[in-house]
Amino acid sequence: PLPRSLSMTSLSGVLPAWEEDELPVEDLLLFEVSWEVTNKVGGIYTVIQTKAKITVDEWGENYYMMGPYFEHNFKTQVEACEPPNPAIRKAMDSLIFSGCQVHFGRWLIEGSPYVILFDLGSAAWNLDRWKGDLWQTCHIGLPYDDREANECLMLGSLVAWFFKELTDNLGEKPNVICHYHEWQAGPGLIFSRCRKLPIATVFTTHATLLGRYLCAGNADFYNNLDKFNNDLEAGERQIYHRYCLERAAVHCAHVFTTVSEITAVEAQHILHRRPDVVTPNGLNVKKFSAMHEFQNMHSTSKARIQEFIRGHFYGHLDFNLDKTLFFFIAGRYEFSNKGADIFLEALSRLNYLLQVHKSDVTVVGFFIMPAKTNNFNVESLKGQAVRKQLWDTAHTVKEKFGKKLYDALLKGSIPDMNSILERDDVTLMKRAIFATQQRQSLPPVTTHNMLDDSTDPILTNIRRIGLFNLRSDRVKIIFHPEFLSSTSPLLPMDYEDFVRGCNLGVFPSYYEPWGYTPGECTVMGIPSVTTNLSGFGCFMEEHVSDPTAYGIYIVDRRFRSAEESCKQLTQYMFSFCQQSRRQRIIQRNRTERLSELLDWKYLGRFYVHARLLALSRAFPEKFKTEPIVSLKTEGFRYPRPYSVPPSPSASLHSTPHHSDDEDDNDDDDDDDEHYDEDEEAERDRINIKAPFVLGAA
Ligand code: G6P
Ligand code: 1S3
Repeated sequence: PLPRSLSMTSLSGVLPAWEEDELPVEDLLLFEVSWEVTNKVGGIYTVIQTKAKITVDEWGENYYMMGPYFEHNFKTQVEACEPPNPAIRKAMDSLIFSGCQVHFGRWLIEGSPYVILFDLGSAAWNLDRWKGDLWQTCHIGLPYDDREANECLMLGSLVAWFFKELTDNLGEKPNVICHYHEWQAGPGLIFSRCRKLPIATVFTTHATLLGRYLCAGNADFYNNLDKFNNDLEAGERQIYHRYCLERAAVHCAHVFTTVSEITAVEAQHILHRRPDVVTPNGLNVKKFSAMHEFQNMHSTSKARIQEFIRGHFYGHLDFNLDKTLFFFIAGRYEFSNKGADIFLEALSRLNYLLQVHKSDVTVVGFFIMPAKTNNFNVESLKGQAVRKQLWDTAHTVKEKFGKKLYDALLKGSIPDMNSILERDDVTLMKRAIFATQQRQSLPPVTTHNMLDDSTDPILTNIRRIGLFNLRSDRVKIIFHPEFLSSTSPLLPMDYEDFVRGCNLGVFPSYYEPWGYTPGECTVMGIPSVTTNLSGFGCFMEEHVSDPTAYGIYIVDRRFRSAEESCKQLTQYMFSFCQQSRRQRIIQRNRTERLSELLDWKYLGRFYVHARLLALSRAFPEKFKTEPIVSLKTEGFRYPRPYSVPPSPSASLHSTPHHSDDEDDNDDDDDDDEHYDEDEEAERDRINIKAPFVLGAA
């Protein structure tokens, strides 16, 4: 059957509607293979985990994810069950009867997708044979000491074996599509195609292996894309065999995709195939029923970060917490690829600017990047203990004071304020205060004992620029070299709550095929800095008329030197510090509005198209699809907010005009702003609806 065409309406009326291909899913089985199924390593986990819901909604019991089995992950994240499809049970049994363990269940995430997980240890005795197969098939040899590559080969061999059994059982119908993610899933694709299995294949690269290595090595990557000798570069970095697996998978796939236009260009040069479809990464966006719930959540989470700061800076709390802004960078610890280098440099310049302008704003810059550590350091733990003691003291005295006051009022008198506190209470309070004054050292720049303290790039650079959390510093630094957790004794918050409590995410990456961090900030209504070398930044530049007005600051790292980019970043951060609270609230409202652009409900259609394209190439007599041009979003731009004046300089602060003395802490004022902003949103919707329907572009 030929797929039907369906006219989709857009989510809010702002995004373009377009003709969308619909797959006859009842006659198909869809599989997705990734090393990160139930196994969190990095960004690919976020892709498959957040996409699960819309895929299950569309495919129901015809959708399965496949990956490696790890006992701990299975026990904590998967509910074992029987496969609903007898053909799948039969294919699994064939492997199990041959001595390989295969597990089946529902992954306990939103959508509860089915997962098929292969126990690599149970199949390891086949490794040499499978290495031989790989060599026979495509002359790629794997060194014995690359454990990860060997494990990927085992996973791929099991996946291809499973598909052989499955397609033998299925016969003509249903047709099978398999989507493989990243080079680790490559062997499964290579074997499936070389054995001519009747399945439609899609391969997505989320970053090229060589690109990541070259950028981390400080190559002038984007200006030399066409000049690298890829084989030589891969060989010198001892990743030649991995590079070969990646490149073979790319060329074997019916459809090759990547996550952004910039990585598409990179892939064309590094892997020598232009991706057929760009599949931008989305998120599972949850809209709160109360419009301003996310603003309240910001406030609550911010209060928790402030508590941590009270402890960390005990004895040095001579800055106004109400005028303190929290900036942060987070992610895989790739110092220059993720832009931690220019963030640090820009913070040091911001410190200078705030000092010379005698600003009363303080900025705390958090670095949340995991490094090797030996637990929390004593000074950080002590800070929280001292804060707790002060809190307990205040609480005890308050209770006694309150009781006496209550008793006095019951008797119809106002108590004598001079005698309401006993001498012991005063002693207790003095002792607590003295504890805070005993601090000899500065508040630490890192929360943990670092194993590589003397060579760690963040610490080395902090020493170089001298940002040591001095009293005179307007910019303070806290390096938390571990992912956040709500069970931490130091900063008991999970990542999402932490992001909500911050004011600005700063992600000035040099190498970033997509970059989930600024996207996550956006859907939580937190402004962020990104770059025109990140997939996310390019996407926003292309599809939003005035990203700055929406709290998406895009640093130019493509056409400017590192020095110029750093200056631009400093300027962005300094301007941000000059905003009033009301301006920040308005900006957060705008930022949050962009979340529909990042919703899988909108972006998932690129995956739909990639699948259909693969079917039409694998089974041309059964499936046909329109040329890819029908899916292009070119021409669509999210309109600038109604109230932003047209001049770029005026939009720098991204807010309607009003004077700074409106800046206050009065929550009533905040409510006014919420109201205005809603009206603005409504006006935007009404204004842009007509010109942005599909086809007008
Ligand atoms: C939210 C809350 C306000 C609070 C504000 C703080 O908007 O609804 O009550 O004043 O956050 O914002 P700030 O930008 O200063 O962190
Ligand atoms: C990659 O993970 P990373 O942080 O190593 O894949 C992510 C998901 O597609 C992507 O967002 C990121 O830019 C890549 O770099």
